[in-house]
Amino acid sequence: MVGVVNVTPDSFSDGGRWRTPEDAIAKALELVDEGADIVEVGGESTRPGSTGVSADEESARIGPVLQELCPRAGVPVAVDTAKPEVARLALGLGTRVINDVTGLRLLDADGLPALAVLAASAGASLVVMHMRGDPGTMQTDPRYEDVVRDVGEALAGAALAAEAAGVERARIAIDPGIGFGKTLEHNLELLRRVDALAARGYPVMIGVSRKSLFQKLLGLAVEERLEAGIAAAVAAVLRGARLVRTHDVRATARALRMAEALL
Ligand code: HH2
Repeated sequence: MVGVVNVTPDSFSDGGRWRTPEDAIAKALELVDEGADIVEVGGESTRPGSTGVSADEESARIGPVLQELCPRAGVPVAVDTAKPEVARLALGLGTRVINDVTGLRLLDADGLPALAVLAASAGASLVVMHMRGDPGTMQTDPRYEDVVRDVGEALAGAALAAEAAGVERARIAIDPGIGFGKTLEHNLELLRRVDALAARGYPVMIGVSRKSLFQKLLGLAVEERLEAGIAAAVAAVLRGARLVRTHDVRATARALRMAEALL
C-alpha cells in the first residue's frame, strides 16, 4: 500500500494540512507506522481544474521533506511528479519511486520518455498513470471508444516505452488514473475490469481514496468517503490490483489484510 502526503496548499483531500516540512514528515512517518509499504510525497495538485506550479515551487515544497524523510522512513519513498527537474532532485535525495500522472508524456531530446530515463539511471521504480488531457480540462466531456481497452493500450504502450528507456520490467506499475479524464461510468468500468488491466502483465496500482466518484455515486462530501474508498480498494485488490494508493492507511491496511487472507 502506498500512503500519500501532499505538501500543497490546494490538494482536494489533504491540501494545506501539512504546512511545514516537519508536519509533512511526521504525517509520512505516521503512515508508515500504520502500515504503508511505500510513502509518497507530492508537491503539485492535479485535482480537476488545477493549473499546476513551476518546477522551482514544486521542488521547494518537497525538497526539505524528502531530505529528512528518505533516510528515516524505513520504507521506499515515492515522488508524485511529472517534471524531470523535480524527479531528479527527488532521486538525488533518496526517492526510490517516481509516480508520473501524465503516463510518460514528456519526451527528452532523444525522443525517450524523460522520467523513465531518469528512473532507469537511478535504478528507481516507476508508476505510469493514465490521464486524458491535463488537469485543467480533463473532465470536459471525456470520451473513449472502449475505456478499458483504450486505457490499457495507452498504459501498455507507455510501459513498453519505459522498458525501452532502460527501466526494468519488474520496476514498472501501471495505474488507470481513476478520476483523470473519466466520467463516473468510465471510473466504475475501469474498477470493475481491473483484471483486464492486470492481464497487460504489469502490477496495477489503484488510487480511489476520497475521490469525487464517491460524491457522484453516493453524494458523499470529501470527509465522508472513507468506507466507500475502502470498499473500492478491496474490490480492486480482489480483482487483481497489486498496489493501493491511499490517504487512509490504517483503515485501508486492516481491510486489505482481511481481504488478502481470503484470496
Ligand atoms: N491520484 C492523485 C494523484 N496522483 N497517482 C496515481 N498513480 N494514481 C492516482 O490515482 C493518483 C495519483 C490525486 O489524488 P491526490 O494526490 O490526493 O490529490 P491532488 O492531486 O489534489 O494532490
